[in-house]
Amino acid sequence: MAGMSTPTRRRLSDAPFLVAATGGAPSRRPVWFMRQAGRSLPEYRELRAGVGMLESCFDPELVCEITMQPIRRHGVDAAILFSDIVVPLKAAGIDLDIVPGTGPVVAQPVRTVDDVRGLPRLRREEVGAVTDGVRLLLDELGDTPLIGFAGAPFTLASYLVEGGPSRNHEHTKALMLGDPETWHLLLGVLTDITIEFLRAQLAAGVDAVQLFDSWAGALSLAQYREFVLPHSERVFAELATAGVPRIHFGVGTGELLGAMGEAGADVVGVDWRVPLQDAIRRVGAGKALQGNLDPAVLFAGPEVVEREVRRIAHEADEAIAMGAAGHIFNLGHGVLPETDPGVITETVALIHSLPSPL
Ligand code: 1CP
Repeated sequence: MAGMSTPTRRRLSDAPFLVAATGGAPSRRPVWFMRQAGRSLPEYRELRAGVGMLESCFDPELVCEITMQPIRRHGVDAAILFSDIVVPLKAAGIDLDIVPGTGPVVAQPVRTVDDVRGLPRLRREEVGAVTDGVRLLLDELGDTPLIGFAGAPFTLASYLVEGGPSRNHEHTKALMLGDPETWHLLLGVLTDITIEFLRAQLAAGVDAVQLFDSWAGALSLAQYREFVLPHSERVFAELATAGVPRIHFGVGTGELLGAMGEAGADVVGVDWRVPLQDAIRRVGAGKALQGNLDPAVLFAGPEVVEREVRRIAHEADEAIAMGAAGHIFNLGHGVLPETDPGVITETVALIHSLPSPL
């Protein structure tokens, strides 16, 4: 955006989210929620009325406003850029849409070596609307850090190969196992797009990045190591010099946590299936953990929420005593659309009222 003002100077060195991610002692327990922006908020539904999901992702003012909504309402310790994992694919020229109630749908699924050879590359200027949104946010956010993100190569591949959301990922696994050469070619292209998308966000000023490998839990450890890990490893290696915390997250990844730790992130996200002490044993000392309240717990009433939050805080303290660099409170996956936003606000206040870990 031409003529945009330089962001006001932000002082983030004490931000609890960044301190916890980098092995320091935060002034309070940091918390943010995956999918904190979105359908649980009436102000989001109002703003999005009549505006397509992708259309809103390429509108810098909307990106900024939607990202800010949960910050104002809940007082969370980090903002996550409002966007979607398929945004860089769309920007590069792949014909896809985000269909309400379904998710990303790709016009021409990618299943052959010729399909892979025909995929476009991402040029930085194609995500200019996203980076303009980041710049607007840096002016608005004050001392709240901004998390940029991208989909990991495997999760992006699943949407491209299946053509849309999938329960079993059968076409994806068929390509991966049946034609490893084409598979690695595809993941190489997606890795390049992911790196370019994250570099664009970093150049615009995001304070941390999260790589979402949401569907990696569909793989065995051996499959993950052979077909996915080298590519995700390349993403983190390329961002190592950026000087910001790098977070790695997947769902149902209990068996993969060790390998996901090896991929090179500073912080590993954990879902609700694995206690944090087990998670740090698997991930390895020296990394911070993020998670892991079951999003469904927010439907169970205040007593259950309080009991579960206190249990996770206790488990986090133990994980830190066992060598975790820190803990960032979050859900084990995204906020469910029917969640009462008042419960989210109360949960944030409860987490902030607990004593900080040492
Ligand atoms: O119209 C709408 O409101 C559509 C719902 C929606 C929203 C709010 C989609 C479609 N994407 C988003 C935003 C979004 N997507 C964010 C916003 C920032 C925040 O967290 O507040 C983020 C981080 C994502 C990332 C994303 N998109 C992931 C990884 C995170 C996760 O939940 O595992 C995945 C898998 C997607 C694909 C996607 N986009 C939308 C949907 C419904 C889906 C999932 C479809 C499926 O089940 O496969």
